Amino acid sequence: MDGAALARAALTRKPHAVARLISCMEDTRVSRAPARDEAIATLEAEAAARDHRSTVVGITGTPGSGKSSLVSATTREMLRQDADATIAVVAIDPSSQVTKGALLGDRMRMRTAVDETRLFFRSQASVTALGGLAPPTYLVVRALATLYDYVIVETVGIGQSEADIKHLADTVYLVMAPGGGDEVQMIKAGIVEIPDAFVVNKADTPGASATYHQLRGALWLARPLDSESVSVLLASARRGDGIADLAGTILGLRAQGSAQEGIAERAGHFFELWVRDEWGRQGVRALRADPLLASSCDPVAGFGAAQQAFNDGMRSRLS
Ligand SMILES: Nc1nc2c(ncn2[C@@H]2O[C@H](COP(=O)(O)OP(=O)(O)OP(=O)(O)O)[C@@H](O)[C@H]2O)c(=O)[nH]1
Ligand SMILES: [Mg+2]
Repeated sequence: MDGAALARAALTRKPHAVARLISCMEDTRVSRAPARDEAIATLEAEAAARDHRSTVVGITGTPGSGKSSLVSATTREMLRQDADATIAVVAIDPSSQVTKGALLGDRMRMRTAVDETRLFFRSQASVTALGGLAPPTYLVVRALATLYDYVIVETVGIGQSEADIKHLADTVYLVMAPGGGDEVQMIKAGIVEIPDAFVVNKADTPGASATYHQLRGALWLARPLDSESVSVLLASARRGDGIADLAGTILGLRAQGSAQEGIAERAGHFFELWVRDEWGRQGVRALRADPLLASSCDPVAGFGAAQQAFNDGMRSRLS
């Protein structure tokens, strides 16, 4: 199927049609680049025509802190609070855990007796060992943002993925669980710098309030300018504490959002990631220092076309 047909089918938000669209975005073959671009262009034109707005929320945090459980409980609550909301969830699993992600998808679908066009779940294997985000994830999220009101991306918050999620999401939440370390460790690990807001999950277990205060302390030290305004929510995905709050807050984000704002910055970031993967440091240097090459690549207008233009430009410079 060509890109425009894939896009038109996906507009129904029927799960199998959306899944086909996503597979097209995940297909990294150069020969599929025109289809990917065509699908995105069709979807974005259509979204603009009906003045569709969406917001992308990143959920990151240490392994096992309860990200998936929180996402599952919170999306159900969002659908309950707002009878019109539509949500897509993308869970990036470190490669070894794909089956777990798939299980979560089943769990969410089972527990959510809502219209299947209102909730879409996809788990994506991470291509990097540390759960980092790759260009296909960017394209998947860009496509889903034209179809759903909320796109929620779950990633493991270790290493690079945490910095990348900032380039993918409008708002980033970091999920912690009690026993996640003291203030000094939190600051050393750099976990307090990037997120817009925090959730201390497993509030039903001992130590949650100590973790809350350590996090507040770490924020005060590491982010003196904005620590007061950063929200830290105590929650329990298991018991349901804090879930209504979190759902309400996320529902409210869309009103502030203009997802288009950061589109050039995002496309540029993930295009550079792709260049680094494909051409190494030499490629990144060329992209930054060669205005003619850079101006031949416009990843906002067409990510695939930009990839092809970059490949052509590098080859002709090397020959
Ligand atoms: N006591 C308690 N346990 C929880 C809570 N939320 C999640 N858990 C448990 O914590 C474990 C990990 O939960 P997940 O939701 O898979 O955590 P995750 O952060 O998505 O894990 P990864 O994706 O593997 O990094 C599971 O055994 C959950 O049942 C909570 O609020 N309280
Ligand atoms: Mg998970």
